[in-house]
Amino acid sequence: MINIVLFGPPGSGKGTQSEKLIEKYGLIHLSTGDILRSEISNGTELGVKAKAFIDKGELVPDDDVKAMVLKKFDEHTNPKGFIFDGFPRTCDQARFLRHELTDRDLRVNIMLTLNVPNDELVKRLLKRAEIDGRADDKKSIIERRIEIYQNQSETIAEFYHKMHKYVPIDGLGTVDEIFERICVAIDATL
Ligand code: B4P
Repeated sequence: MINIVLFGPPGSGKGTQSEKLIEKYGLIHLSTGDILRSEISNGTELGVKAKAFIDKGELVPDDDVKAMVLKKFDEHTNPKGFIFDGFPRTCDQARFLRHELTDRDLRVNIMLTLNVPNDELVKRLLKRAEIDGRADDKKSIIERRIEIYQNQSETIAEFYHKMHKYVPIDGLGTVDEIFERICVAIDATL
């Protein structure tokens, strides 16, 4: 079983690259952003609560995200592995993931961080806003999301660096070029 953590700022291409990784490696996509958006569109209690945070560009509270991830994770029997897309985003979430995987005799194989300069992130997300109209893809909210990422990223990187799992990836270029870099890094761990 191979478990990949895909990390990076908003708009770095986590969702985009996850789609290609699922196809190539047959993994299960566990995107906390996607699950939260689905909770919002279904009008669940969690969705109503999460919306208030997401619309402001803030992170959803750890306890809610952790419970949601665990539920999704345990829905699958005998998976080839998971792509954790956008999770963990805090140290508490990272410790939780390590604990739950260890309990099941599993581990994170690699943590990939997509590095993209801020001006490019803003450009990509504003472009996405024109197509998808996501409520959190407004300039001021994008800037807040990037700021939150920057506040958390060093400690998360350090967490995985200590476990020898941290691999930075240049997130600039075409989707295929970036995918190639990611595959080289993953294949080196297999
Ligand atoms: P996410 O859904 O994770 O959203 P994201 O960071 O904006 O997306 P991503 O990096 O996947 O970007 P994408 O590939 O789509 O989170 C949304 C919110 O949910 C968070 O702000 C938070 O509130 C909440 N949340 C989620 N997880 C949480 C957690 N664990 N704890 C607490 N709260 C949590 O790419 C963006 C755009 O760029 C796309 O339009 C794409 O087409 C384009 N693009 C991609 N690659 C490109 C390339 N190489 N060149 C040019 N454009 C590219």
